Amino acid sequence: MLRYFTAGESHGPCLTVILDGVPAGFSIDIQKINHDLWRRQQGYGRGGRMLIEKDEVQIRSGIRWGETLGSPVAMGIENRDWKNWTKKMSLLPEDRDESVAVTKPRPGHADLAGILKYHHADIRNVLERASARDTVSRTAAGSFCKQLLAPFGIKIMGYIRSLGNIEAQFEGLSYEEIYAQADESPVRVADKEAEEKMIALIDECKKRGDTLGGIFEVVALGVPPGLGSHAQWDRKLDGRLARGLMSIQAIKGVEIGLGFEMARRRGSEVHDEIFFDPHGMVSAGTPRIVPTGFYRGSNNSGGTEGGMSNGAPLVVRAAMKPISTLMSPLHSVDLRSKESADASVERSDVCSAPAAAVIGEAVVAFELAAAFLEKFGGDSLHEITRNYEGYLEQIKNF
Ligand code: EPS
Repeated sequence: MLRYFTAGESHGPCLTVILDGVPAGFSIDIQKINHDLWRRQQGYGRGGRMLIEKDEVQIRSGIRWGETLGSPVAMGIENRDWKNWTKKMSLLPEDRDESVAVTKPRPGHADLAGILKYHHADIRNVLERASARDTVSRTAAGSFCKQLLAPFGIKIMGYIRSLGNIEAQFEGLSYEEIYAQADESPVRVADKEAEEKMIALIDECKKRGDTLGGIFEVVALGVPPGLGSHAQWDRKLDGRLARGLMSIQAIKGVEIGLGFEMARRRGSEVHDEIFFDPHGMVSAGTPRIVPTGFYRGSNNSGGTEGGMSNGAPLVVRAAMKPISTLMSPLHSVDLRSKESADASVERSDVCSAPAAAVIGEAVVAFELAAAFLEKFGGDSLHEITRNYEGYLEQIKNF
């Protein structure tokens, strides 16, 4: 079973992630993980913290000579900002200083629910862990998982569909083209006109002390049919993807394929009709790696049916709310005096939805890798490849 845990406070010494259940024999390129960490740091609208950090992973176990050993993989990422927080985030009781306590919870953040739940007097005890800084660890774990999927031709790509009320238009482009263009864009969008408007909107929000959310899409190509299962709720791939995506900081909605729009249409308008062509290598306009003669006229289901992948491109979207730290703060109440107060202001981003698209890729990569290893499970790349190829043969000759 593939699983991971993360640990680390936003302004603590480092972030840690342990990825357990990794089979042996996979080549791992640390620079590819660092590249994803770098991508996560980019995006127009990011705050001052990204100027301080240069996120780089140190792998502390589980790899020898560039290959996985089959043992747990421990990764650490240093917080460069830690040196500015050694007293405020100190482990030592003698460094306690109540005067630095954060006491005005921000609407939309974990602040209020967290202090009530954990009986803290200082919101910092909650916000440090609730911070989206933790997504560095998740990106590292997911980027590692991309390298578990790559030998099987599975590619995962995230990009922005909308920021605020500005929607990107990229009809006519293949997923690979959308991704390639988005990867060059400061707002991760494959639409120059929308990009300009998005940047202007971020500028305006910044000027007003406001923040901005957005919707990102993650597509996975080359996913074979049959990952996940219809047989039990917690094995359903769509459910697992939704949980993973929803657990990213500030995500308030997840859709698969046509998603919510499906509910507004009739059955005859949404379901992806089934065809067969013995030489069929095309699924919803995207070349397939998986050889089966069955194909679909559309991909409204977004690559999952009955909780299983169906061989079509996996298409998921997530809606990120605007970041809850506003430089023009909203109404709040001081925890100590119970008097009206402006919510506390922490250094933050104006918009980090473009970064969330990279985190979304990582989350999808983890869920797919976990489901892939369940289906083709084995202790080594050698064994998994054998299982995978046997299955491809089986569905090809069905
Ligand atoms: C983030 C690090 C944080 C924030 C942001 C994302 O750093 P700091 O709090 O020191 O500025 O920039 O986190 C939030 C917006 C949040 O609400 O937690 C990062 O590394 O992505």
